[in-house]
Order: sequence, then C-alpha cells, then structure tokens
Amino acid sequence: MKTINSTPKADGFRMPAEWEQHQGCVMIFPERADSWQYGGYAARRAFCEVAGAIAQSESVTVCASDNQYENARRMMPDSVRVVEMSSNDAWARDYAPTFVTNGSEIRGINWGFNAWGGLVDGLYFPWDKDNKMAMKLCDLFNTDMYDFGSFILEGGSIHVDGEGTCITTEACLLSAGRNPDLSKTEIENYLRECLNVNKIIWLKNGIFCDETNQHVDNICAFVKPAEVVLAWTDDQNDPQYEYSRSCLEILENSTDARGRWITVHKLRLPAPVTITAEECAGLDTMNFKPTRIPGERLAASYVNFYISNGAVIMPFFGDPADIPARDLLAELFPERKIIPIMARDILIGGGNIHCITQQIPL
Ligand code: KQY
Repeated sequence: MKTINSTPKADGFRMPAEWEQHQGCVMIFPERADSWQYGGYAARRAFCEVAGAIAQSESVTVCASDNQYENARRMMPDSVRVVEMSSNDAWARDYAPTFVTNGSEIRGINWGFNAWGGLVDGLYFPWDKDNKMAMKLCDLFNTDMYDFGSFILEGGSIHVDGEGTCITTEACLLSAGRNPDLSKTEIENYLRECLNVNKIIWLKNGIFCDETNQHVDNICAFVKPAEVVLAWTDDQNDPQYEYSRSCLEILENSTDARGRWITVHKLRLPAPVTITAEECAGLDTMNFKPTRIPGERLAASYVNFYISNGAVIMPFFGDPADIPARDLLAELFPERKIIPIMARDILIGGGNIHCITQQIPL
C-alpha cells in the first residue's frame, strides 16, 4: 500500500454514489459493553443479520478483535469473511476508508477520527484503534491511500450523488470538537478536493438527540441523482419538526452540481424511541458514569439504510411507520429487494445500519 501525496480531485478520482456497483462491504463486530447492552449479544445477532442480508449480493468482510474472533466466525454466515482487526467500537461508516475511484482503480481516504468530538464532546476515549482502521483496511483491500489524517471527518457526516454533489450538516462539520481552526470555506475545500465535488449543500441540523453532532446519514440520503429522502415528522411539537422543516426548505431551494432541482421524498419517522431502564441496566458505565439514562431519546430514523448491489437493508423499529417507510423505499428502489432488520439493538449503540457498514466500490 502506498500513501499518495496529492488529492483525489487532482488525480481524477471521485467518491461514487452508494447505488453504484460495489465490490463489497466492510463491518466491525460489536463488543464494548458500555455501547452494547448485556455484553453485546443481541447487537451481535443484529450485526450478523445485516451482514447476511448484504452478503446476498456482495462480499462482506467483518473485522473482529482477537477476543471476539472465534465468536464472530461462529455467528456470522459462512458467506461472510471474518478477519482479525482491533478497534475501539464498531462504526465502519465513520472510520473505515472512504473509497474513491477513477473507473479502473480504487483508493482509500484516511480521515482523522476523534470519536465524534475528541476531548470537547467525543463519545469515548481512547479512539486510537479506530483511527488506525482506515490505513489497515487499505492494506487489507490492497488499495493505495490518501492520508488526510489531520482533517477530522466521519464517513456518516457526508453523502454524495457521485456526480459532483455532497450533502452535509453544519451541526456536525462546524462543531467545536472537530476542526475548530478551519473556516467553513476551508472545510468545503477539503470536501471538494477529497470527494471531487463542486457543490456542497449544507443542512443545518440532523436528527434530534443524535450523539454524532447530527450526521447527515440519519436525516437525508440521496436515492438517485437529484432525489433525496428526508427524515420527517408532522408533529410540530416535536423538536425534530423544526430540524426537518429547515432541511426541507434548504433542499427544495437547492440545485445539485449539474443544476438540477432536488426532489425531496419525506420518509416519516417512527414515534420517538426511548431507552428503557432494563436496557440501561445492561450497559456498563464509562468513567463511573452511565452512558445512557432511562427515557433518553434515541436517534431512530429510517434514513439510515444501506444500499447493497441487490438490496436496500433498512432498519425497522416495531412501529406502525415501519410499513410506509418500507413501501416508500420499495417505490424509490424498484430494482432492489428491500430487507428490513429489527434494529433496536443497533440503535441502542448510537447509530444504525448505515453507520455500521462501509461500501467498497468496484
Ligand atoms: O455513526 C454513528 N451513528 C456512530 C455513533 C457512535 C455512538 C457511540 N456510542
């Protein structure tokens, strides 16, 4: 693996849209007991279901620590490859490489990772093993690497259409714990150079109570060029209403990199999902403090789906809104199978299906 001292844009590489063909997907086996309740058993089962669903149409590699390797190999379907790799937690979207392509070669981008805000408002310490994963994965997948380790960015904070447009949120990218010495224009320049985009649509907020400082991948996702789904509530008393309304206004008044107006499909949220006292009791403390408190709202959203070569793997929450959400995605992705996974045990960790997966383009 060689480190390349230029930028993807300068070399004619771009980040493809998630619906473009993949060679595979990478995930990480969940383990830490202050993220995943009751020792992570239920979360592991949910991760196995996600991996199995993705493996129906592309190859899946799951990274597991030495401690969990045997378990992971036993639990994961035979179609899934398990490799030993250490990490601090299990969020492949955020610290696996962002892959870029020139049509015949792929390269990985290593962003800096500081657990969603470092010592300002990060979610755990240390994060050194997570931060090394992009480099290790470039080696594993035999790709050269762009090293932007001095720029803090998680994969879940960007979405692209593969045709020059990126969507992100101000709440996350301009947060004090990431790149406080960079102006908005300087941050945009990183996105332009690294993803090879020339239009950045800045939403203000994401999902209420999303502990990543409101990653875009929980509120809004491209479903095809110039078309997005937006997490939506009609309840004007819900703080989410104002967040989603503002996103709608921005999106409906935006054109993409090719000058097309954006069409927005409202993907209605489930009723607010909160963590129970029993679930909290199954979480280890962190620095003598509980990581969640009973009644805390979790950042549940149907937007956090993964597009595989043959399917859309989406979260279900056991809410009546599951069905219309599935039907809307089926309408928007007529050529793909919709595979719902009961995702509460992933959500308790703080993210969902998109957050635990990272695609590797062809
Ligand atoms: O991408 C994500 N949604 C990661 C959330 C991390 C939560 C740590 N408890």
